Amino acid sequence: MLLCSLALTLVLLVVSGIECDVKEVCGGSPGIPGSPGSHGLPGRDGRDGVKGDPGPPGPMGPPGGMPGLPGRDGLTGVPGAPGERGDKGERGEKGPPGLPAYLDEELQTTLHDLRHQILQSMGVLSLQGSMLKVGEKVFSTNGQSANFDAIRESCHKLGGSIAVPRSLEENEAIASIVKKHNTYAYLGLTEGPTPGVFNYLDGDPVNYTSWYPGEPRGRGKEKCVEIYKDGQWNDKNCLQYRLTICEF
Ligand code: MAN
Ligand code: CA
Repeated sequence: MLLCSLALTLVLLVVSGIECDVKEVCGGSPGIPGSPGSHGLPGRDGRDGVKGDPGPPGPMGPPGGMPGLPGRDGLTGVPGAPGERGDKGERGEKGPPGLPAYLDEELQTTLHDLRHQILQSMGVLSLQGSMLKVGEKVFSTNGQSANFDAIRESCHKLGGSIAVPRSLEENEAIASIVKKHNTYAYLGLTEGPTPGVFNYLDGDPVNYTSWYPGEPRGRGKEKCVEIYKDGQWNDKNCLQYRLTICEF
C-alpha cells in the first residue's frame, strides 16, 4: 500500500511538473462517465459532386409532326430476261462501186494466202496417203467397208460422191487404193433397165470401162460394179461389204 501511494504521488508530480514532497496518499476507484453533450450546429455546405449519368429517353411525343424526307434509293435489281429478237431491218443502200478484183490489193492478198494454205493442206494429206489427186479429182477412203447404198450416202454427206473412174489414170488411182486396203470397192455405176448396160449415177452412159474378161455377166441380176485390185471390173449384187472410196 505504501508503495502504491508513493508511486501515484510521483506520477502526479511529474505530470503536473510541480516538485513537491512525497506524501502518503491513495485515491478511490474512477466514477461513471457523464452523459453525452447536446448536438452541435449544422456544418457548412460541401463542394459540388461529379456530374451524374444521362437519364433514360422520354416517352414518344403526340402525333401530328411533319413527315420526314424521302429515304435514299434502294439497290439496283438483277437484270431481266433478254427480250425477243427484233424483226430484220430493211436492206441498206447500195454501196459505192468497188475496185476491179485484180486491182483490189486486200482481195489479192487474201486469195494468195488461201491458195498457199490449201496447197499446204493438200501436201500434208497427200504425204499421209489420205488423198489421191488425179487431174481435177481427189479420191479418198476412210478405210471402212459398207454396202453400195451406205457408201453412196456417206460420200454424199461429205459433199462428194462414190468414186467412178472415167479414164485409165483415174482407174489406176482407185485400184491403188483397193490394193493398199486389200478390199474390193464398189464404183459409181449401176445397171440400167437393159441388162448389161451400165450408167453413171447421173444417168449418163459410161464412156470408159475396164471389165474383167467375160463380165458383165449378171444379166440384170448384178446391178452394181466392183473393182478388183488389178483395176478390172465385175458386175456384182449391191449388198456386199466393199471399201468406201469417194471422189471430190
Ligand atoms: C461370182 C460373182 C459374179 C462373177 C463370177 C465370176 O459368181 O462374183 O459377179 O461374175 O463370180 O466367176
Ligand atoms: Ca459378175
